[in-house]
Amino acid sequence: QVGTIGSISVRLCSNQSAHSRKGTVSTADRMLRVLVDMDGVLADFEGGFLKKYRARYPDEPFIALDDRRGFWVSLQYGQLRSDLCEKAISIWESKGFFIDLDPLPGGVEAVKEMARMDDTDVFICTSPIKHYKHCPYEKYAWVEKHLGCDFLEQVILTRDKTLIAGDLLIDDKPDIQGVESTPAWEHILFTACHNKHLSIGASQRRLLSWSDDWRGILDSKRK
Ligand code: DGP
Ligand code: MG
Repeated sequence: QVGTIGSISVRLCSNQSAHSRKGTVSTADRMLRVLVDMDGVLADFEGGFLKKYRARYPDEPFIALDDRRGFWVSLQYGQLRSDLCEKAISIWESKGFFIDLDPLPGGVEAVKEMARMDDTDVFICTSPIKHYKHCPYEKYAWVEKHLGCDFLEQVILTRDKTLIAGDLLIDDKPDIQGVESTPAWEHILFTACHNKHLSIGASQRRLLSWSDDWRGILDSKRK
């Protein structure tokens, strides 16, 4: 369906898709619920950041992706030179940053395949930045662009992922903390440039990329 708002042509999502989805109340307890992070897992935050940072600040030093350490980009840039912290932040606070992020290889296809699995519910679980002018809108727009408008139903924006109940959370942040000390999900650490050198606990599992055995990880959680 196509409609118009002023001169802008928009695709309209029918409400029916929400009701025709599989996760009904009566079967919900048999469904595997997978929470998939967006930045660093589906969308290439680090690559998009570096490209736009170098374009805006061509004469400033930068950190190659291979040299990235630690989750917080602005922290490492601030260590390089204190004023670079603010310059880094200016990049992801700009209009167009989040919508322009490229998909990471295989992520969109994997999430679509999960959504097609009979016994699996998949949600996109992502933390918006606090500078809210563009980010929340563009996160929804990214999902619509790459996964389709039916997937908008599956988006969870939260600053605290520990509050969200699920069997698995696939996320590139090494330490996911919040008000719930015992989250329902098992955190699967998705490998990213900033976390690849970290050693993880014996009980923790990694997904090295979307070419890795994500189907096996899902199967290991099925009852
Ligand atoms: P998530 O992938 O859902 O954990 O979201 C984390 C967000 O934080 C994502 O948009 C990337 C962003 N981020 C990365 N480094 C920094 C930083 O140094 N400061 C802030 N404010 N946000 C950052
Ligand atoms: Mg992330």
